[in-house]
Amino acid sequence: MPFGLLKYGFARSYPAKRLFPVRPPLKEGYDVVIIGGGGHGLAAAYHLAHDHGITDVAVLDKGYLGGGNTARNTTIVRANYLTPEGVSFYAESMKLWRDLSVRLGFNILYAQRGHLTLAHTDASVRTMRWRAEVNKHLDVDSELIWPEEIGRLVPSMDLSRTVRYPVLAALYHPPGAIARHDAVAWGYAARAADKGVELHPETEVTALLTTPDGSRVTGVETTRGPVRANRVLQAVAGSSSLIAGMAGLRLPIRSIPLQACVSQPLKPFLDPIIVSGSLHTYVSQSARGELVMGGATDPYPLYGTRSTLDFKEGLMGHMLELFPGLSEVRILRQWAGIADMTPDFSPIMGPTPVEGLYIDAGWGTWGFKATPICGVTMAHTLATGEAHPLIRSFALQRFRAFDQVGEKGAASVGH
Ligand code: FAD
Ligand code: PYC
Repeated sequence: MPFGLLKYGFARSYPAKRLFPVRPPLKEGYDVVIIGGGGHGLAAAYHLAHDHGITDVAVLDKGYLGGGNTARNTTIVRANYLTPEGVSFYAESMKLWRDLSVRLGFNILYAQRGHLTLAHTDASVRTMRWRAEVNKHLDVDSELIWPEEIGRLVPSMDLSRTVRYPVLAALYHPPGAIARHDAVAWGYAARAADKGVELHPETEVTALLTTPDGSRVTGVETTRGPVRANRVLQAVAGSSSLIAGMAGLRLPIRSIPLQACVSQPLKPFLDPIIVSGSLHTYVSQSARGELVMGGATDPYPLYGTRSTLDFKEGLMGHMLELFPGLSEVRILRQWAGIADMTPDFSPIMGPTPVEGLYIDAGWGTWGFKATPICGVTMAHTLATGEAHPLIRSFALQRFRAFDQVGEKGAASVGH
């Protein structure tokens, strides 16, 4: 046994430095209360403190920090979207991802791997070409490639013409990347705490407090008592309708489970991230060698996070069509998170009709990659009271104004 470990074993107190402080008592009030200690809430807290000097901030989470969808996602980071609004937004996020380990002083294991979206039909070749053109126009590196080049990038994939759905082409996005999701939450939490932000895990918000006419938020009720706040940000991913409903707001969201799984570790053989919308399948190989795999959302709205055999059977069938060589590989773990799906597959961000209440929601199956830019834009929006220019098109109001931002062709696997 290493000597250091033995010494710690006998020490009265654990001498290593904690990443973030022990949960303090809740104060009676804060300038800003953030509901949700996932990547989005923590990034917003960090940027409020770092960019705007607003440090009287409490982040409240009903569980442990980063234990929601931040811990459940498959960590795909990319900007190869379809709408100009989406591409510009995610492209800014990617700029922040590249330097995030340095900014946070915490290794988030960001690995640029390249991202391939396969096209198995003429219609999907057309969509990939469309995406490539929009991407290039906005300086995002994406191009349509053909089976010969796909085979060079992914020699292990079955590209024969005799399979049920032959691969005709792919949208190739070289900047596509993966990262370590927990590290992202821990890094933002640690740096926010350094600047004076209070972190409150195991603190569930049970009600939003408002003025008697409901027009202004005044605080939150929690499982540890009431807390006053001038401004409240909800960043609760799969619970967005529940929290917004506490202030009388109805969101155009359906909450649906999304499942994923990992295989036993294998020697590195798959560098790029592979997505097939038609086969409802995607896969990447993590730094540990595990295949991280997922598919479409479950076919029904639900707040349950149980894994199903149906999902695994369907996913494995499709995975083996692309990679028949994996037939003996074992699945190690399977899990689910709740994806809040908007009708146009774009997020809902900005101020709400309730004064002082801000929203970062509608992140469906696509919000991990947005974590850094959500931090910047939501902090700006809370600090100034005005939606950041990058998120103006994502306002809740767009559903009243019939001004949706249709990302249907780019929300990854089918929904
Ligand atoms: P979360 O990390 O869920 O944080 C919200 C927090 O709010 C939780 O910790 C929760 O405990 C807390 N909370 C909820 N209710 C309350 C309450 N009443 N009081 C206090 N706290 C509360 N996106 C991508 O970009 N790429 C991917 O590859 C990808 N893969 C995915 C795979 C799966 C299986 C799933 C489920 C999602 C995937 N996503 C992906 C989507 C992504 O995970 C989410 O959009 C993103 O993590 C949302 O981050 P968040 O911080 O908003 O939410
Ligand atoms: O947003 O790229 C994505 C994604 C892949 C799987 C789930 N979400």
